[in-house]
Amino acid sequence: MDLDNYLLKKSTEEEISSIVKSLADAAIKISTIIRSVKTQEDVSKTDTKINFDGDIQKPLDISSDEIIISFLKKSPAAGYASEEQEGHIDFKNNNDFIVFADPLDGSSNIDVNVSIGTIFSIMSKNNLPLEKAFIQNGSNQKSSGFFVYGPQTTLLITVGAGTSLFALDELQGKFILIRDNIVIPETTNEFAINAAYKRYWDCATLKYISECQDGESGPRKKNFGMRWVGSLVADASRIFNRGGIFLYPADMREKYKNGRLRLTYEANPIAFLVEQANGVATDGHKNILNLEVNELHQRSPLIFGSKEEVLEYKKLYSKL
Ligand code: AHM
Ligand code: MG
Repeated sequence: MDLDNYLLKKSTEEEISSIVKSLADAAIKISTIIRSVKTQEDVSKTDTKINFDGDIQKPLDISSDEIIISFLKKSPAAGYASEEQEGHIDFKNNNDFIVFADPLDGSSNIDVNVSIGTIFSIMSKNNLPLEKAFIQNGSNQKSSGFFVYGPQTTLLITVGAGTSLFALDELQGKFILIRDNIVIPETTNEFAINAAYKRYWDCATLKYISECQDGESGPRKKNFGMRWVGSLVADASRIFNRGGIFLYPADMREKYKNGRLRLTYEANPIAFLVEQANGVATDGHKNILNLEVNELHQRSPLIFGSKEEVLEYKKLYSKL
């Protein structure tokens, strides 16, 4: 089944289907650019800039954002907000749905041919003015997903009726359904965290990871393996496929005291996909989808994946 037919079957809102199709067209274009030889010049480190929030912006971050905007302009989207721009864009129509995106997640992996991706989230404006519409909680999402530009170009998507995996058939220029109703295995023995930041972790994270590392002879009585790609989309893809737990907690660095990842266009869309696949996504205390959003670029701790492990982490966290 291709994406168009899937949306016909699963999505109750025509406008959402149309926006998703525009995002898929944008992703096909981004994927082509990433695979083109010209990209090698585009990604040269000398071209990097710093965005409004002090993050490194590479030329491909900016061109991905522009490509998404050009496709969304032709869709029924009412507004757009992304990691690459401080404020939102108003498409100046009276339509209902707004789009959040991280146009190119995993920027630090752009130069080294490691999977990167585009994350998106779609919500109703709920009759709010756009500034307010863009700070609604994640529980208002109607659809979310992410594209991965890796060995294959894939799409994990939910329209609120399960999580499904598509892969791009490059000859046809279409996304084809690979797996429907994905269920993240409840148990796992694989964790993903950037262990270089150990010295900044809180006690719960330190204890959780050290118990995993103690393996069979420790309190968990089983051996764990560690994987960390450093692109959220790639680490998440693995977890949807074979289970695992991903942790980017808040830490003691001033800039990351509320975590590093962004709530509206990274944590929320991933959390919606995770919940639709029987997993859990938390900031340690609360489910990600219940977190209050105060500003568009708000950061949040993000711990998600196999239910048993995320609940184990939460248990330690509640004792802090
Ligand atoms: P980005 O959106 O600027 O690429 O940053 C988000 C990325 C995630 O993909 C990844 O999980 C994380 O940053 C890695 O951070 P770190 O380099 O601190 O390990
Ligand atoms: Mg990102």
